[in-house]
Amino acid sequence: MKFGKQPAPVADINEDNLEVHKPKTEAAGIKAVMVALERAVAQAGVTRTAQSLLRLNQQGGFDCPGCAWPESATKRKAAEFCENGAKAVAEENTLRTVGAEFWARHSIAELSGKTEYWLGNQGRLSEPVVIREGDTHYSPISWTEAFELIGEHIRASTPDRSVFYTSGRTANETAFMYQLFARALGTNNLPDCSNMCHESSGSALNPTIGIGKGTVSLEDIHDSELIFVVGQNPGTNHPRMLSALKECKDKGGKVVAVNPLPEAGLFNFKDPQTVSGVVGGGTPLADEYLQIKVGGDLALFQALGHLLLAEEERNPGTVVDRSFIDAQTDGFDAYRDARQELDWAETEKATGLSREQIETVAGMLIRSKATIFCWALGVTQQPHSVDTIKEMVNVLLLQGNFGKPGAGACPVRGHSNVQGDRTMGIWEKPKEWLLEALDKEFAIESPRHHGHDAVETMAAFERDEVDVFVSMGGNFSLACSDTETLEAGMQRIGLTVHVSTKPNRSHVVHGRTSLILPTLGRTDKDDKHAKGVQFLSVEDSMSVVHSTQGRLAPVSEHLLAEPVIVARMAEATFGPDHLVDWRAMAGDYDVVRDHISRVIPGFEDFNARIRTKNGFVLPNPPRDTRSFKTDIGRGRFTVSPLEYLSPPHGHLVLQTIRSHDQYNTTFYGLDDRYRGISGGRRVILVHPEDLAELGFQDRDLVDVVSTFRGHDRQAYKFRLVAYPTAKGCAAAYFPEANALVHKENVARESNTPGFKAMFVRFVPHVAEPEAAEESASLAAATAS
Ligand SMILES: Nc1nc2c(c(=O)[nH]1)N[C@H]1C(S)=C(S)[C@@H](COP(=O)(O)OP(=O)(O)OC[C@H]3O[C@@H](n4cnc5c(=O)[nH]c(N)nc54)[C@H](O)[C@@H]3O)O[C@H]1N2
Ligand SMILES: Nc1nc2c(c(=O)[nH]1)N[C@H]1C(S)=C(S)[C@@H](COP(=O)(O)OP(=O)(O)OC[C@H]3O[C@@H](n4cnc5c(=O)[nH]c(N)nc54)[C@H](O)[C@@H]3O)O[C@H]1N2
Ligand SMILES: [Mo]
Repeated sequence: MKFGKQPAPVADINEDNLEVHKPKTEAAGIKAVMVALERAVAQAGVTRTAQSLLRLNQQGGFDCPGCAWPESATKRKAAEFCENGAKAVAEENTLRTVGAEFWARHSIAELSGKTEYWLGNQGRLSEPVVIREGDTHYSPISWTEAFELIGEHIRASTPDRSVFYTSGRTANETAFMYQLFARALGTNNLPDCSNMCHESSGSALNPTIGIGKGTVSLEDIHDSELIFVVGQNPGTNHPRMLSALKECKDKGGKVVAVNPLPEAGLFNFKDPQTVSGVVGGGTPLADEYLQIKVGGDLALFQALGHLLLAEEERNPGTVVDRSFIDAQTDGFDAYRDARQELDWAETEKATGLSREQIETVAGMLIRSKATIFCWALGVTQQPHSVDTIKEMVNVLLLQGNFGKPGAGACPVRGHSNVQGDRTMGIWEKPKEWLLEALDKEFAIESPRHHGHDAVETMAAFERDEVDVFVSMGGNFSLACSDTETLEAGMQRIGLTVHVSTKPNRSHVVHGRTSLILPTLGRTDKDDKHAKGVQFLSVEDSMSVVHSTQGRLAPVSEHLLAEPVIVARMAEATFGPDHLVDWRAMAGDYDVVRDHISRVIPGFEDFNARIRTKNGFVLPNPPRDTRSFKTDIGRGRFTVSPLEYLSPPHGHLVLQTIRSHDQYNTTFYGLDDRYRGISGGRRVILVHPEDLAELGFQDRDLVDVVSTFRGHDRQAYKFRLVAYPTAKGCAAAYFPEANALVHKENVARESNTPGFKAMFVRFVPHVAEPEAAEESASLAAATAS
């Protein structure tokens, strides 16, 4: 594998079969059920499919590995899943396996040319394998030897030269043990997928409302008068959220969608779990659709704040919740002064919206007595993301939309346990109370200095400051930004360890020595313990903690559960007489939960409460008591200057999105049904007028150049597709476009890559791909 070469595409453009149809205006319905079942049966057969889908999101069953949207505690349906949840389960349940024979047949050189779609489709990893410097192939290794190798490498280095990455499927118990392992070793190098996802939400919410999480329950969504869905594509990424929005609409609530793309799920929803949804006309969802420019949300919420304050001035006491503001918040006067004037010309330029459109939506806000703002990655992955979310908090505070039914802030999380992992202490910037509690419980001395987040990890790779990189799930090489820089760095590390369920790109661009350790997934039965069958727990996007237990026979007898893998890595590192009894935890997850109950607030009596019917809800001061545990003990209004994305002449703003057939870097197929795109993924969606102005035509084959502070990044061979996106704003799929995101293009404060904030231009594709790739890597090598 050569350094500096662009990664193999997810799907090869030379073999694709691109078709473009009109985008859909409704989501789900019977088609969704059929697609899900077909896929599940093809992967796992009828019996396994029935066994798994009937247990999905059910009492005593397993938590859907799809997304972090909560299940209803009171109205759980017999089949509580969606098309994409079923696809995620099918992906894990496959009967195909990847073992010694596979690794003997395919060299790394060959695998590095394979598409990600092909890699993932090979099946479940079935035995541990290793590749050492100079080897051309991975080959089997025993578990004992694998752990010895890890222990040797970690001990031979200093603690801060090891990095422990987590992807958000990791259950609470595993996450707790994993962060304990890092801290007992002496490092806070605990980057996670959240650094690339909702970190901006935490960075904005912690200082303003005193908690880095959302403040609503599922019942609040049902009972709300007005819900904003900002920068989110729930029809694909959180399909069960559509049922909740439907319930809100049925009760008379209104929905405002804010998105540069007219996503199908925002407009009409046919609930596939009701008869009327399958045969009837469905429920219209968004009452107002604001087709905002990428990066224009800060301007929008500043304008909304301005309009609410102006109305309050005209009719005092009708809009602003003055008694709440006086009793519970700080900074209102400065905020009011800053929002006194508004430059409408600039607001219209920043948002691409008209003054009338913004005034209409402000009117809805003024009339609503209970408003919720939901948001996802459309607002978290831009330079000014933290300010945008703080501005959304301002507007919520203004009307007292905290701690009352149907109101609040709702960052909609991605990975099914990404929120729980953070609660368990997976964070490179731990709070002092956590470290103190860990030190007291285990008699260790946790390090106090901060560790690396995801982007800092990439920089540390480049500076040769990492010897060991352990990845608990995930696919770091394709998930993070600046793919070429990242992959070159990753290959310089002494040891990479991937605890995974399926082969992926990170296994191919490995460190000098590399281990792939196959593990049980959510749906697998975990019963190889002296104490019998074990279960785990997760926390959803609304802070509900509940158990999850797989029941399917694992595809191989050589898989180990994640908590066991962590414990054995720790034992191999610290030896058998360590202060922490790793073996006891690995053998009985109740022991882990007992520790958690003494270390993490809100988990008191964990073992008893996790066994109750619907689990339990973690304390949430803004929601529970309308109070804010910030450093000043009050909710905080903030003032941010106006900022938006202004690309240089001849450039568009590029954002990256997920297709309907993918789970982050895992691909179920090549179709994006709701957007009308099928058979190919190397596309850039562009407004027809932008195409004409830039001198291109629909379906032109181009290379894409992104520019960031004078540095260019390139990606080859994309097809331009005329699409009804906001003008000036293009869209491409993640991770094909990650190579275009410069490593320093990040959100301020949260350090989240600017995955929705690239400035790009197109050049007609002429060179052959190989030649183009070689010359680009040469150019990159000479430039650095
Ligand atoms: N099936 C499936 N489910 C998933 C995932 C998956 O890959 N597949 N991934 C999971 C994960 S980890 C996550 S984090 C979530 C992600 O869930 P989403 O945040 O819905 O994911 P994205 O595809 O990134 O979509 C971002 C949306 O924001 C819009 N957008 C882009 N820029 C802007 C902007 O500047 N302003 C506004 N207002 N909107 C903008 C885009 O048009 C798009 O509709 O989904 C989770 N669920
Ligand atoms: N351009 C662009 N890039 C992005 C984003 C974007 O919107 N645009 N979104 C970002 C976001 S929100 C996220 S969350 C990250 C995602 O980053 P990651 O979480 O690192 O990536 P995934 O693709 O979810 O990880 C897939 C791999 O996880 C492993 N896996 C699956 N299930 C399990 C399990 O139960 N246990 C273990 N141990 N392994 C398992 C499989 O081997 C699979 O190959 O990507 C980020 N990158
Ligand atoms: Mo995510």
